Amino acid sequence: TADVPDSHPRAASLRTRDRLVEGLENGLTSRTGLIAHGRGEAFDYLLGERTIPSADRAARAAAAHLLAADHPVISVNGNVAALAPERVVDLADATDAAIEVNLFHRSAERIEAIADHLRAHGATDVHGLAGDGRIPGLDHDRGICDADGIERADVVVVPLEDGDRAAALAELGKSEIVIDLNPLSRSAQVADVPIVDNVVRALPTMAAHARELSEAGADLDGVIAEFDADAALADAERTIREGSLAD
Ligand code: PTJ
Repeated sequence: TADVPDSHPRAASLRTRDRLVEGLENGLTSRTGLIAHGRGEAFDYLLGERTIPSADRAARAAAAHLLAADHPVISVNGNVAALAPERVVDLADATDAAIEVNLFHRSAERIEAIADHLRAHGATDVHGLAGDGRIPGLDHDRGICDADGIERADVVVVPLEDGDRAAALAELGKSEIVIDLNPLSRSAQVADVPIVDNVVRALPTMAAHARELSEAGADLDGVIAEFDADAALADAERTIREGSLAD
């Protein structure tokens, strides 16, 4: 990967790309994951490569959902594992959530590689290999999950998702937190809490809110109730349309 100087105006974006390419080389990320990232980058550029205020409010509501849950689970795919392993582990610590590897292009080798990578970044308990649970209504591998993980979860964080699993999880009555830079994507549209932000920013924002809400002994149900998903999506779309270009 390229040696990007700090002075480069797009240094952060280029280093993020390097992480994904490394993820591909290390067997974490799928080849189509690179394409998915390119789509995300385009939306991030249009959002100004920053956490917009409505995304920050969404991250706070998401943190409240996770803290109020009995069995919260953070789902991890090949892109998230490459981009933000330490941030997934920190959010799991802050909210007492489980971590489960769930892949669109499922293979035992890749699940193992991602689980090892998460453990190397401090995860103690990684679900996903058992594959003894099912999400009804999905006829591809993404319907395979762990019985003591996503199957029994009441709140699931699904970053960078394709829309049909998001819809199937919603159908099961689970509360869904979707992190997706595209406010028009089907997964963002069906989420209880859509966070229109880059996963590398959204995860630490959620963790910071979770710690703050816990320390303050906040009224979690109140925080959850006051969040308006449609307004958050409309705000993100307006920001993109009105323009706030990055460098
Ligand atoms: O690792 P696997 O096998 O589970 O495969 C994962 C991918 C990402 C390939 C799979 O889930 C996929 O095909 O996703 P899609 O349908 O391309 O959707 C990806 C969505 O995530 C798009 O709406 C992108 O805008 C968005 N996105 C991409 N990168 C980021 C992002 N959202 C937040 N942060 C990002 N860094």
